[in-house]
Amino acid sequence: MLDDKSLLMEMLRRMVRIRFFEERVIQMVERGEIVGAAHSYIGEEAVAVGACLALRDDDWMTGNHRSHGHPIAKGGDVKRAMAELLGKATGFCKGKGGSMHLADFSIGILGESGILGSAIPTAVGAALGSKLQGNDRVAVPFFGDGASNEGAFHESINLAAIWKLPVIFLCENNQYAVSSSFKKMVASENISDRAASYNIPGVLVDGQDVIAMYEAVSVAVARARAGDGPSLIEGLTYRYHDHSLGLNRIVRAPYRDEEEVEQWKARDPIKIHKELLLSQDIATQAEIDQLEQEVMQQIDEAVEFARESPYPEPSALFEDMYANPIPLE
Ligand SMILES: Cc1ncc(C[n+]2csc(CCOP(=O)(O)OP(=O)(O)O)c2C)c(N)n1
Ligand SMILES: [Mg+2]
Repeated sequence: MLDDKSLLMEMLRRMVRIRFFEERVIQMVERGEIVGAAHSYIGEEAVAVGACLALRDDDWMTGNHRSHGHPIAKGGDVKRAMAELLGKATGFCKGKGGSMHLADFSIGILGESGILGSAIPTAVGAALGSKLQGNDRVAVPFFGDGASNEGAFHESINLAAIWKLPVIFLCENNQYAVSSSFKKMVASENISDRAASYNIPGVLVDGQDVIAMYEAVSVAVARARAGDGPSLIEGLTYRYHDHSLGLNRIVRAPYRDEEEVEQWKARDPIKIHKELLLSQDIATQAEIDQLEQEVMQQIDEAVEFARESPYPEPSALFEDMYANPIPLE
């Protein structure tokens, strides 16, 4: 693993791309340029990047409300992602989806949903499609600790287990669902322990370590491609910001203490990976600086592209609503 410099640098590049994208989103939400709810992925970058780099472009993924990071990790175009957040016609979903609906079927991004747990069965359906078509594409639904209490999760994982479907259930345990600690909401000690009920592997991973995530997901992908069925992976991670950007202006009740936040920030996934690259002489500081500059320029260009793009035409309102539209009399 440590001799694959291009993969290790790509891990850094995609994590930094998510971080810079999200930092810009925060500024744009504060200025009122992005309207509606937006959920920051800052602090959790290693989970999506480690997982998505273990996939092929033609593998499937689905996301949730906190899903700017997943499509970027899967290789999605940041210009089209930013345009979607601004509601522009050049966005992933032609500006009609916004922050919680970024989809690009050409690289397996089946989309996201703000309804907790609802994109998990979508991924299971895609995996059933792979099995019926006899190809080896796998599907990865990303979801949170809170969503792991939804019926949709348990029904999906049971079905995938009995039918041995190629799914990697990827739980991002960022410790909280809005303001509820998972320790008070989940009966087992770890969410990955739940895999035992479905007789599939359950793996607990340090979600701040991009290499650990990559390796755990790679094992599960190999198992799924071989026809041996699904796995449940739990990445332990943390969101640095409040549940939704700007939420603390509305909900002021404290639910976590500063000390805990600082402890997690000390284990920042980008910092951990940079330290590894430097200490193992894989990259120089100058190479890292250059990579960050290039990514920053990409994000600047994405913002410019999004700002200059047109809004969708009113006449496009009913386009792309149905797969087979029935003409109205
Ligand atoms: C079915 C449903 N119930 C409740 C909500 C409101 N809601 C939105 S996000 C959220 C918490 C999600 O927590 P988690 O799954 O841990 O994801 P995280 O936000 O921590 O990434 C809740 C309760 C919803 N969107 N859908
Ligand atoms: Mg959570």
